[in-house]
Amino acid sequence: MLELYQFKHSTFCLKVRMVLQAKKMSYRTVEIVPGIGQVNVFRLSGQRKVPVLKDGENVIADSSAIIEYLENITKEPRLLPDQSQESTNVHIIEDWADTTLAKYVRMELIKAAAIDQSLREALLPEDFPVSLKGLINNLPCELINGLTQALNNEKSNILLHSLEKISNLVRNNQWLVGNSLSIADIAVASQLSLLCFPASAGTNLVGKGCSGYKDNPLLDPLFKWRDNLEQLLLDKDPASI
Ligand SMILES: N[C@@H](CCC(=O)N[C@@H](CS)C(=O)NCC(=O)O)C(=O)O
Repeated sequence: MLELYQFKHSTFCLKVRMVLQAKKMSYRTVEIVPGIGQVNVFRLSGQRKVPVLKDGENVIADSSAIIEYLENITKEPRLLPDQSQESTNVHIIEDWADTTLAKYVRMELIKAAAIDQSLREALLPEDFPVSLKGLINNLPCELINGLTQALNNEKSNILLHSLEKISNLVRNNQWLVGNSLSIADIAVASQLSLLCFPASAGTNLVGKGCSGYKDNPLLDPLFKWRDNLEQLLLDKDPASI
């Protein structure tokens, strides 16, 4: 059985889970505790980040490398197109989603969590001791928020602008590249989870996220597209995707 070493709310781990779902592959997840739990990740893979996939003797780190491995062992549906122009476009979008988009959504979530107590609480693991929850909720968050906002406004505008463009695109197109699902769709959709958590994040988090994004009417088509994609991966036979 495939084993996915993960942090529950990591966008890169979600990216790999979406691929496993698209390919209807069975797997089990191993939850890693950030910090101390990463010692085991290091022992297993020689580096400390998740996701890490273990398939018998094979241990693969990095979401893109894992997906390439999965694509080789389970061909359908093809998520990395063969055609050279489509494969270039998919590669560029995946790279943008994994770097720029990933960095900006993480910054926005930190900013949102600094002012939103219910979001901070929902992000804590379910088994987090109740006695410590109060401590975390009482941090002087408005202060932290003031600082981060001053640093990030320009970047927020860049992020919003890119997301509005993608939102417009998915109004009329089901897929970002070509006529079928690809890693480009999955890479973008998985990073969006930090701006507006999807159903798969669980009842505590679904619909929570970052103001200015999750409640922005211009991004409505984008989050609907993401929700539809998640639903499709749960429902469909891989051959029909
Ligand atoms: N390029 C890597 C990025 C993985 C990554 O940044 N993982 C984060 C969780 S989202 C992590 O493990 N961070 C812990 C650390 O840096 O120690 C991928 O695509 O898998």
